[in-house]
Amino acid sequence: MTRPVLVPILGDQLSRNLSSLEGLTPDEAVLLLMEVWDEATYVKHHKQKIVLIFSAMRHFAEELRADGWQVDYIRLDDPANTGSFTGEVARAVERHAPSEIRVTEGGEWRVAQAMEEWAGRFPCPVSILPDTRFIATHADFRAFAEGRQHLTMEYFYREMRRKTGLLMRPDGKPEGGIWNLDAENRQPPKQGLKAPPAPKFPPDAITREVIALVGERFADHFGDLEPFGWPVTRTQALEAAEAFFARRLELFGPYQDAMVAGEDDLYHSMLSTSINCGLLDPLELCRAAEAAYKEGRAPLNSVEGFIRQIIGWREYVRGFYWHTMPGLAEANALAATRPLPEFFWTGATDMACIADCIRTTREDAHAHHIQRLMVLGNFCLIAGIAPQEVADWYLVVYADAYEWVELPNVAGMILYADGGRLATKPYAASGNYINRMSNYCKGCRYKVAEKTGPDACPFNPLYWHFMVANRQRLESNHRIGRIYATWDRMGEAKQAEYLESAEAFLASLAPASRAWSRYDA
Ligand code: FAD
Ligand code: DLZ
Ligand code: SF4
Repeated sequence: MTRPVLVPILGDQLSRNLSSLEGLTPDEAVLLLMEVWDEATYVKHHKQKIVLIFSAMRHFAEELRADGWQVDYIRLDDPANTGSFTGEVARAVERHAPSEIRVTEGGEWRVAQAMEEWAGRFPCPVSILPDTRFIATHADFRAFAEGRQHLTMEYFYREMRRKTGLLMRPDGKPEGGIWNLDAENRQPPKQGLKAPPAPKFPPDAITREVIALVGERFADHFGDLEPFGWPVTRTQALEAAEAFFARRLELFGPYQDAMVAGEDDLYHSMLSTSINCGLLDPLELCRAAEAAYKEGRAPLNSVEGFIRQIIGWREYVRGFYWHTMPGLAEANALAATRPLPEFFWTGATDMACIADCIRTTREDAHAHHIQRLMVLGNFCLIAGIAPQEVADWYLVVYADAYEWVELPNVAGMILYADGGRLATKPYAASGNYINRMSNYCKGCRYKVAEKTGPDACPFNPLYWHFMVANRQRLESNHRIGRIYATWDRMGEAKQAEYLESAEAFLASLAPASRAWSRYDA
C-alpha cells in the first residue's frame, strides 16, 4: 500500500455510511478504532453504556476486517494506550505515516475541539467532514434559527418533513392534512397495560469479554452490569427495529406519555442506543415507519409521532446544541443551585414514581421519555437542582446519552436553564399530572390528593414553591403566567402551608456524595 488514509472512527460512528469512508476502498485506508480511558471516564458512565460501546466497536471492527478493511484496533488494556483520542491518533500516525487523516466530525463539543487541534499537530493534512447521518446540516439549523428568539421545534420539524418528503402529499401538504397529531397521543394507561417485550440479545463471547473488563476496571461506576441485552451489531439492531415495527408501533402513539410501575418501556422503540452509536440510520427507521402507515399496519398518529421524535426532536436538539454551545453547558437562567439529592444514585426515596424511574435507570441504563421528562426532570426543575449536576447525572446514567442530545433536553427541555429558547414554558407539574398518566401514586406512601403536610405528595408543594420563587421571570409568560391568579386567590394561610411544606421537604434531602461527580478524581 502507498501511504494510506488514516480514518479514525469514534464509538458513536459505527456505520458504513460515514462521510469519512465515502469514496474510499479497503486498499487505500487504515481504519482506527480506539478504546480510550478519557472517553470512558470523562463522566462515570453507566457500566452498561461502556459495555455497549466497547462491544459494538469490537463487533464493528470484526465486520470491517471481514470485508477486507485494514483495521487498527486499540484496546483499553493495550499497555501503550495513551488514554485519549489525540494520543492514539498520534501513535497511529507514527505507525502508518498516513498521507491524510480523514474523520467525521465529533458529536460532542469537547471532542470537536480536540479534533480542531489535529491539523496543527500532525505532519499530514486533516480533513474533518460533516456527519451526514443527520438530516439537517449545521447550515440548515443556522438558517432556521436566524432572527428567531424562540426556536420552536414545530417549525423546524415541518422543514424536515419537506426536506425528506416523509408523510408528505404530492400537493406539499402533510399526510392527513395535519402536521402534528400529538393531541391524540396522550392516553393514560388503562388497567393492566402491558406491551409485548422488546428483544434482548444475550451476550456472545465478545460481549462477555467486555463485561469482564468493565466489571474489573469500572467497578465504581453507576448501574447494574448485568443482565446486559442491548443490540451490539447492526444485525441485532435491525432485528430490534423489526420487532418494534411489528409489535409496538401501532400503539406507540396513544401510550407515548403513559407510565406503569414495573413496565419499563411500554410501547417505546428502545432504539435510541442503536441509532446514537451508528448501528441504525434514523432515516431508514422513518421510512420503515412510513411504509407501515402506507400498508395499513399502523395508524397515522403513531407513525407521525415516531417520525416527529426522530426528524423533529432528535434533529432539532442536535442543531440546538451546536447553535448554543459552549454557553449551554453553563446556562442557569433560573439560578438553581440545590445539589442533586443522593437518592438519584441510590433510588432510596419514598416517592414511588422516582424510585421506579431510578430503578429502571440503574437496571437497564434506560428510562422512557416521559419518565425522564415528567418524573425525574420535573422533580429537578421544581426542586431547583443545579443544571450542571442534573446534566452530569443524565449523561452518566443513560446508555443513549451523548452530550449533543442530553444537554439540550436537560438545560432546555426540563430545566428552562436556557431562558426559554427551546421550550416556551417550563414543564412544571404537580403530582396530579403523574397521577393521571401513571399508576405510581396507588403504591406510594405519599398521598397525591394531599396538598401540604408531611404526607402530601412532595410534587404538590414543590410546584408552588417553584412558581413563587420564579414569579418575576415567569409571570409575563403567556403560557404559564395566568397560574399566579390562582396563587393570589389562595389566601395567606394556605400559601404559607405550601411554602413551609416545600421547605421542610427540601431540607430533608441529603445531597449526593461527590464520588459521582465528573470533577472527582
Ligand atoms: P422512543 O420513545 O421510541 O422514540 C423514538 C426515537 O426518537 C428515540 O429513539 C430517539 O432517537 C428520538 N427521540 C425521542 N425524543 C427525543 C428527544 N427529546 N431528543 C432527542 N431524540 C429524541 N435521548 C437520547 O437519545 N439521548 C439522551 O441522552 C437523552 N437524554 C434525555 C434527557 C432528558 C432530560 C429527556 C427529557 C429526554 C432525553 N432523551 C435522550 C430523549 C428520549 O427520552 C430518549 O430518546 C428516549 O427515551 C429513548 O428511548 P426510545 O428509543 O425507546 O425512544
Ligand atoms: C461513550 C464512549 C465511551 C464510553 N468510550 C469510548 C471509547 O473508548 N472510544 C470511542 O471511540 N468512543 C467512546 N465513547 C463514545 C465517544 O464518547 C463519542 O464518540 C464522542 O463523545 C463523540 O460524540
Ligand atoms: Fe410520585 Fe407524588 Fe404519586 Fe408519590 S404521590 S408516586 S411522589 S406523584
